[in-house]
Amino acid sequence: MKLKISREVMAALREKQPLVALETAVITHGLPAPLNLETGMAMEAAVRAAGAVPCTVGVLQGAAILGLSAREMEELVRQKPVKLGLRDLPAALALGQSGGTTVAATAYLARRFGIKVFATGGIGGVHRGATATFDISGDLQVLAHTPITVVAAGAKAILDLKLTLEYLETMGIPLLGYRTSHFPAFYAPDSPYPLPARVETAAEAAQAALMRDELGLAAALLVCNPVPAASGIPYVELMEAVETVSREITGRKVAGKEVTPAMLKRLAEITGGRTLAANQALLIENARLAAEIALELYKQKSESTVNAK
Ligand code: PSU
Ligand code: MN
Repeated sequence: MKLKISREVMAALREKQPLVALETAVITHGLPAPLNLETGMAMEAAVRAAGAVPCTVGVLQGAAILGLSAREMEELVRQKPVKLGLRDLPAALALGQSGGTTVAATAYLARRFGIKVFATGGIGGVHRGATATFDISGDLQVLAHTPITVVAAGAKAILDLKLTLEYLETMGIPLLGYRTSHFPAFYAPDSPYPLPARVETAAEAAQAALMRDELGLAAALLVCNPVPAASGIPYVELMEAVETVSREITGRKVAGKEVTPAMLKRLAEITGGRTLAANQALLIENARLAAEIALELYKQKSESTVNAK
């Protein structure tokens, strides 16, 4: 397997410095150019400003890369990249493909190489109409089996949020609201669906991650961070737009992994770009909070080692 870990990420791993993994499916398939690269760079900058090391993950010509450079990110979008879920990785690495890694693939690779915190926009989940289509994101399976901390603005609003929450409960995935008691609806800061727990600080979120580890649980800890109020779209208005787009998609016979990118694109058109502004704002905010949590994990871990002596 061709694996490239950047010098900076390697040094941070060796010295156990706080690291934050970042995905690239949002860059290759979630956001249009030039907003995509701009946002990828802004997320890295937010992680650095908070004092952690960013590790953007992707696949370039069959090599899994942890810590893509700015040049490599540009190359990735130029190469007609594919969208790589976890199950797509073996073929992509064998055949020399290039692609953006989803939450599933990124969380898996990050954890595999020792990174404990990961920031994304919104996780994949149970799609509307899943009772007929069986369309449930591979993200949920990976979250159930990957002990990492994921910061997201909930699940993407195009999904069936209620079914997604049920699935998360069934799979035993701990959820925390960061300064919210309701599951955020990605572009909307709020939803009618209550969360099982709420924290006010990054330190509390880090504590919960450490408790998960001490309990020996295998699931990810999902920290739900609402889109900043100034950039959010009110829930009711957002749901109307989502209804419209869902009806269109059903008519267009889009299926499989094309569904998410197609819906996100149409939503941006319908809302006159407001979903794009919200998406960018929440991605940067999630990167910042993830870095804060990574720093707290680092701090609290060293404290508990001191206490043990
Ligand atoms: N969040 C975004 N834009 C995206 C995605 C998430 O703001 O494009 C991507 C993520 O990479 C997520 C994937 O893992 O969509 C889920 O796709 P699917 O439903 O096909 O599993
Ligand atoms: Mn799907």
